[in-house]
Amino acid sequence: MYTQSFSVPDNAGQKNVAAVPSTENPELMAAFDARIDADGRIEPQDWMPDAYRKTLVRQISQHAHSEIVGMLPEGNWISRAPSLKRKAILIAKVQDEGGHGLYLYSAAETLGTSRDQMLEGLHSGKAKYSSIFNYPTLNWADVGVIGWLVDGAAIMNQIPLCRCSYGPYSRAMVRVCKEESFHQRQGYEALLVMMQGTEAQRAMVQDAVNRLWWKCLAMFGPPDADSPNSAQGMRWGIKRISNDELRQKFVDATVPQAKVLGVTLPDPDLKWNEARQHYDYGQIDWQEFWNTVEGNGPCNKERLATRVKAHNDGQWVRDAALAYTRKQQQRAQKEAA
Ligand code: FAQ
Repeated sequence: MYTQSFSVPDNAGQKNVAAVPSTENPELMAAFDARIDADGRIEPQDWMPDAYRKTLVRQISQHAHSEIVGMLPEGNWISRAPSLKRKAILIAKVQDEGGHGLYLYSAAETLGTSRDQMLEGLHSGKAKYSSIFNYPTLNWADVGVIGWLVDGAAIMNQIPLCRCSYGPYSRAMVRVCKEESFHQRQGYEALLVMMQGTEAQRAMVQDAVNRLWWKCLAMFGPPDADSPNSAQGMRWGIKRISNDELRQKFVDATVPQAKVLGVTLPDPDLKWNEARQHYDYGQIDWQEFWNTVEGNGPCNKERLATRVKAHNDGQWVRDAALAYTRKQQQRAQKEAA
């Protein structure tokens, strides 16, 4: 599959972006910039400018929220999976996404932000999570399309993050990408089986692709010209490849997969451009994207309400775990006295 052959060049992006003026200690800043320029890693105990720390907390926590909220659209189908095999696969996949969220919250915690602060951001609607998870999963083929296209887009975006300048984030991404790659293949395989089935099954796959294709293209974020965080993220080696470049790579990789599958991608402007050696594609509806990001997509309110309820319902588990830890500590102190 495409992700295995997707190599990210050293210092990709960084050299073209000038250092941003900073009010931080010039000596520390120069040492930090030199390490970034040498493609070194920044670790939690290292000095880092405040803005770098803030950007990482924003991106990593939003990424973690996306994994956790991303469990909901597919989780909706666990009880209705068409066979025991598909149910077992789906349970394992949804569980993996939960695990990704937990690694990512842990990576963000190394920057000095607590899990409670991050969850407060999500539950109050202040923090973002991926736009794609605010759309409903209306038929079983949506589950396959999430694997094929949503995980596919996620991997395309996350492979460069395995080379991110912040050590804990880059290391978390290596494992996440391996698992997402497996998810992508299981989605594709599920769709291949449906496409070899009945006319109704093929129509279901096409319907799911029609509804989700454009939303997947928007996952990569706004066009480079409208992406306020990109220049700084590239300079710091957090982002290695721009939103538009990744989107193009995704389109180029997906078109041949759609052909093998036998589905049509719903874009009349999608065609090979010999001069560019890439596929041209049509206009993404950015107004709809921003509307969804701002909380007004079809499922935003439902998704947040589900997460808040799950968190509140789990309060007794957190209380019990803390009470147990306190009891263990008291026992240890008594034994030591
Ligand atoms: N949705 O200046 P940029 C997955 C926001 S994981 C919502 O370009 P940046 C696994 C952006 O935050 C999918 N908001 O921002 C899975 C910023 O707002 P802010 C998630 C979006 O950070 C699969 C503003 O727009 N992956 O799918 C979106 O440089 C299947 C301006 O944008 C990650 O989070 C969007 N699509 O680039 C789970 C990867 N795009 O924060 C279950 C890590 C942009 O200033 C089932 N994140 N915004 O208020 C990234 O690579 C980057 O953060 C980008 C955005 C590329 C998402």
